[in-house]
Amino acid sequence: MTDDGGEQDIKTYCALCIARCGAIASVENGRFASLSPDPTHPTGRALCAKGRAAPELVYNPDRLLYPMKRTRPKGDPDPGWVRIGWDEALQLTADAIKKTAAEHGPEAVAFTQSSPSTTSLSDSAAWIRRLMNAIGTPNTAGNIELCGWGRAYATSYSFGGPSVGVGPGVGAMCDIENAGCLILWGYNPSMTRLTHGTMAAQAVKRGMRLIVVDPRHVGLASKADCWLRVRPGTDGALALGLANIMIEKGSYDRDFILRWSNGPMLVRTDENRLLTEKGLVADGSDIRLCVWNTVAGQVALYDPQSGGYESVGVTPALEGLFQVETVTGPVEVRPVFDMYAALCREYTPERVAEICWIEPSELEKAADLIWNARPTAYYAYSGHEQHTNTTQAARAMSLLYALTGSFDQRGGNVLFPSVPSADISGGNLPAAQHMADALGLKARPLGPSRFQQITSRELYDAVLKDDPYPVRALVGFGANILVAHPGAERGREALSALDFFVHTDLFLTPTASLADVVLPAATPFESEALKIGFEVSTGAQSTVQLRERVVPPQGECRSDTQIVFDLAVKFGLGDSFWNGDVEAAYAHQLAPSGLTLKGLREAGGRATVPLDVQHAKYAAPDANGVPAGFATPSRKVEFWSETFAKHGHDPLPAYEEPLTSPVSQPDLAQEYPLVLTSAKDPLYCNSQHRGVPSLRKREQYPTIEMHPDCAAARNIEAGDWVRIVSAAGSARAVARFNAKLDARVVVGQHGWWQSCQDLEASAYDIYDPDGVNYNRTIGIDKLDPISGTAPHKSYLCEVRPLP
Ligand SMILES: Nc1nc2c(c(=O)[nH]1)N[C@H]1C(S)=C(S)[C@@H](COP(=O)(O)OP(=O)(O)OC[C@H]3O[C@@H](n4cnc5c(=O)[nH]c(N)nc54)[C@H](O)[C@@H]3O)O[C@H]1N2
Ligand SMILES: Nc1nc2c(c(=O)[nH]1)N[C@H]1C(S)=C(S)[C@@H](COP(=O)(O)OP(=O)(O)OC[C@H]3O[C@@H](n4cnc5c(=O)[nH]c(N)nc54)[C@H](O)[C@@H]3O)O[C@H]1N2
Ligand code: SF4
Ligand SMILES: [Mo]
Repeated sequence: MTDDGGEQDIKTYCALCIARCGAIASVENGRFASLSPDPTHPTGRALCAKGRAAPELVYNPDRLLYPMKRTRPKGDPDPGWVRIGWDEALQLTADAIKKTAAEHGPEAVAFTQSSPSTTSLSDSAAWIRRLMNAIGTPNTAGNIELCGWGRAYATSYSFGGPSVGVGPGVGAMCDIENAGCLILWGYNPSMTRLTHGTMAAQAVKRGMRLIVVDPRHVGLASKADCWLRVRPGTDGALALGLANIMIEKGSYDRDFILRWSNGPMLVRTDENRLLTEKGLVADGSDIRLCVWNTVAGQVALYDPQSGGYESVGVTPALEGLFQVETVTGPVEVRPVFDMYAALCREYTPERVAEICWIEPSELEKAADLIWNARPTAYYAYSGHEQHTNTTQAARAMSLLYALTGSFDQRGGNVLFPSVPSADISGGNLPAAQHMADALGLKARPLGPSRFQQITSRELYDAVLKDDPYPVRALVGFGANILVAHPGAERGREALSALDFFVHTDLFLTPTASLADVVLPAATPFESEALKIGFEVSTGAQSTVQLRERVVPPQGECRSDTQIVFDLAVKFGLGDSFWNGDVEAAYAHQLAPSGLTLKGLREAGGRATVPLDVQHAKYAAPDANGVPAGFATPSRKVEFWSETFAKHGHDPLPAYEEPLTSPVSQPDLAQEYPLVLTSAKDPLYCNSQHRGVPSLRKREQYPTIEMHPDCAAARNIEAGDWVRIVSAAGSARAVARFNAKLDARVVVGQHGWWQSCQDLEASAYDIYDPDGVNYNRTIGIDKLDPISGTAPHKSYLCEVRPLP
């Protein structure tokens, strides 16, 4: 780094979004001048406009530069912000949190966190979790119900872990380099994760087949063998319909299903539950499951603990109806796979065409590609999240994927290895051992709370109604929760009702402006971070980078990681935080890799640790010869989830119409006939970056994409300001034509609030009923019953011209 004259290039990576593109920063006369791709980095092929504009973000005149405290009550138009020192800011925070924890328990201190997919919170997320574990609170509102629930958690009910990877070494990642066929399902990486976008484009060149499932013809759709223009919110029906075609044609990996899924387990047709040994004999186990052994013509027992059958020579049936003698008399039983296939059979190509608005011939083509072009990989993202049926849709998609047998095979969705490192999330700290249940666990026991994540609604209910217990203090790291979610007014009410709210951010967002204390965050270009693995390939996973800072922080900004450590020390938790020494903590984290910080620095920040890729790790036996299997209750991929059955949900991945749709609410659709969804803006991350001049110049206003016929029927021309109106509220936007959309679908954008000083471009009031807040059009009365997800991506609306 240079802070005097001269020029210097620094090897770094852009941490502004989930892509984490390898980059070179140029510093001129002590100023961060530009960012360009670093082709020597495994994720360094290209940078997007946001990455190239990074210096404008760093030097943005609106950035928060100093800690501040509010001196006037919330609700007062003038918050009376006064600048304070770090010591005072941290002390106020530590005192308030201690008081809340003493009065109401540590769980009354909740945290918010922006998704690491949209910010550099990936630098600090594990340290924030450590702080929460040290304090003893399970409550993080981190947008999970909108961003990662389907991928990360819903699919875990099938595979025992995410079948669509969510972070370095967490879940199975599409092995694009080796895939024969890739499905991009509600995912537009050309705009949202450049690394995947460029890898997929390159793979298409070498012959990889590509299926894009998206209501819009965007990104790689133009290179796809098959574009499935799905009606928003019907991905679950599509998955069942594709599975039906594959099963009917015998295009599925029967051996994988027999050996590694619970497809052969028997379901009692009287109770719609799995048959257990206890059903056969009174003193039998309720863990041991049953299959129909076609060789002996009788039931055989399967023990999930050993992963094997109790007898030898078992060839289980996958189809058929059998009669067994149970303790309560004769009962008809049927293999899980047969039940699943029967469910799929309801989704004939014609029925799917009706539900999803996709031609049957396209469905056939996609089903054939998925099977014939194996190994198949898939990545599903925001398009399948944000619906009232996301959980079951994500399961249906993951189980369609199970049919291919490509899971953890070269070119499939592979559990990539990771460079060894120490777990620093603090699950072993004393306070973490006896934490309260996360908010929402009682209401939705299988939802995010089970994984110590909470939804925005659960946070607001706890603050405003003590439901199920009070939350009185909030520690925010970057989440702009009021803009990201529907119900901004209720959110404002909740954040205003807190005893104490401290928020760390780059800007004074609508959310930050309700805080008692705001802390100025350093951008990733002003702070050091340690990244172990870059996710998208084995090569990328082998890469470890100590990202040095490009320039010193503006003003008194500090990195989130440093703030976590400073706060921990002020709380008296220094023991668990290397007494505030981040360098020592990194050294601890890095130790198992065999690398050292000194060595990394000498190597320009980056090193590679060779990793050995093993496939089909589920089949690998342990010392006792027991195969690893999958981390589900049955040790198998679960086409049938007994866990779901126990909680009153359909154990099969049944399709349910979105709760607000032309089919589920035909009366409402008379008034609001259009299906409303939304997509990320290529130029901005969610609610950010509108203040960056080179970006704002290119896109001044929020848009709504509509088919020209849909517009003409409403007297709307391209470029007109229009109003999106739903039963929940309305928002203005500028009409943009898209002739490839279904004329019954419109696609909006959220996240507009910020002004751009340099361009004198306006700010927007997110509470203004006449404003541009897309999320005001989304109702929160009907949510996904399992996860609490709100329907940002499948709702009903009308679009009206503005006078
Ligand atoms: N209609 C609609 N709504 C959506 C979505 C959609 O597709 N449609 N997408 C949803 C999804 S997937 C998500 S993840 C959420 C996103 O919601 P958020 O997680 O709130 O993400 P952003 O809106 O990008 O806001 C991030 C905030 O973090 C701040 N920030 C940036 N970098 C840093 C940093 O290094 N440290 C700190 N402390 N702060 C930083 C930014 O200034 C900004 O205020 O929005 C959701 N809302
Ligand atoms: N430029 C940019 N990059 C980003 C972000 C950003 O805001 N801007 N946000 C980051 C974050 S937090 C995330 S979560 C990721 C998300 O990355 P993506 O998943 O790519 O995000 P989206 O654009 O919201 O959704 C993907 C596609 O889903 C389609 N879609 C809408 N409704 C449906 C539906 O019902 N079914 C299907 N199958 N598709 C549908 C949209 O048309 C869109 O093209 O991107 C990250 N990267
Ligand atoms: S896609 Fe753009 S914003 Fe995201 S990491 Fe790469 S350069 Fe940065
Ligand atoms: Mo996200």
